[in-house]
Formats: sequence, structure tokens, C-alpha cells
Amino acid sequence: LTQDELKKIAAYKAVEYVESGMVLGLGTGSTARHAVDRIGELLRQGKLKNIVGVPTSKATHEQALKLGIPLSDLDSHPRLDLAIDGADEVDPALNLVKGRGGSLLREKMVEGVCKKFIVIVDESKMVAHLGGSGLALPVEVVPFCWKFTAERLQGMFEHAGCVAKLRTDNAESSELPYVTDNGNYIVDLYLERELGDLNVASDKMLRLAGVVEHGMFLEMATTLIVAGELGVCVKNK
Ligand code: DER
Repeated sequence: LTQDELKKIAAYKAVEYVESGMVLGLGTGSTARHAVDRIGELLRQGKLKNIVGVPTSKATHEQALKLGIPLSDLDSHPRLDLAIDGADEVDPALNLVKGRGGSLLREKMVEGVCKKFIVIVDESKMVAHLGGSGLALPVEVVPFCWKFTAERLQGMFEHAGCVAKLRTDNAESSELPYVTDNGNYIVDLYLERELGDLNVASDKMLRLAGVVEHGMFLEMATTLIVAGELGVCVKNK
């Protein structure tokens, strides 16, 4: 099975938890895309009714619009029944790294107010500890003096061998900064060693005035669905 087939299996399994009448948080990324497609398909077939979707990015908003999924936002729906979204890393306690797709702020806003938050991944996302994959831990920062903020973040996690890099918009040119849906930049943190207490690390980052939000989603997921070569595993918090 290809990685995308595994992502689709996990996504379709998660949509089994969607009931008619629900207000849903619609995730962002290549795994969540399959879940949004499936929700649109079930609505079209009449197997799901009266669904309202709250998208976590402009990209998901566009996708859901094309599928005819009725859309709203947090202003109208400050509480949601269920969110389904992917992740970049999942640790044994269901803590997540998200944001490699650039949507961490809206994802965290939406997924922070859901009664249930189902994370859908292929098995390659499972890690022993966050930051362990050697891939980026994204931090959304304001454009104003982003370099100052990046250097403060790098120094803050020196013990973990942290290197902070501004994410560039490779679609345009490798020079231009990537700009999020909210007009901010992303500083990616690359770690060589464990961060230690994740809550302490989270608080330290959020205390920096130039930081808007970071990609660690701690104690937010309620259910994990992992698709692997041996099948699909559902793990509740
Ligand atoms: O960027 C994001 O937050 C995405 O949800 C990411 O965490 C998972 O993206 P993927 O499903 O394309 O791997």
C-alpha cells in the first residue's frame, strides 16, 4: 500500500465517526483532504445530512466549497462536535506536531474547541518523542523583526541542539518568506535532542511577544487512527 492509500484508509475510518447534524472542524493537509472528500461524498449520497464544516485553512475552505459542504466559522460556532485532521508527528501520549502545511494557527483555534479531535495518520508519523523525526517544529511568528524572534527561539532550545530557519515560499522563490493564511511567517525549529518538558517548552515559546502560536498540539487529540501495513489501529486517549 502506498503512503497515500494508508492516509485514505485512516481518513475514511475517521469519517465513520461523523453523524448527521454535527458541526465539524475540517483539517488541512494530504490526509485530511481524503476525509473532507469522503464527507462531501456521503453528503452527496444523502448518507449524511445537516453537516456544517468549519475549515482550518483557505485551502480546505476551497476544497469544501467545491464539494458543496455547508461552511461556517468559529464566530457562529464557538463549540464544535468533532474535528478530523492529520499530523506531522504523534508521540505515545497523543501529543502532536502539526503545521508543516502552514495552517497550525487556524487548526489549533478550531481543534481547541472540539468535543472530539480525531487525528488521522499513516504509520510513518509515529515518533517516540516530539521533534524526534528531525523534521521541523513550526512556529508562526509576526513578520516584524522575525529574525530577532527566530534567534530568541534558537537560543531558548540550545539544550536540544535547536536550529531555527525561516520557512521560504518555495513556490515563488527560495528567497521570499512563506506567508500564512493570517499574514504571518513561519520559523521552523530543527531539533537534535529531546525538548524535555513539552508544557514548559510551549509556555516559553508563547511568552515571546513575536510568537503567534507553535505547532505542538499538547493533550488536544482525543482519538488516534493510524493506518499501517498491518491494518488500521484506533487508539482513544
Ligand atoms: O500542516 C498541518 O498541520 C497538516 O495537518 C499536517 O500536520 C499533516 O499533513 P499531511 O496529512 O499532509 O501529512
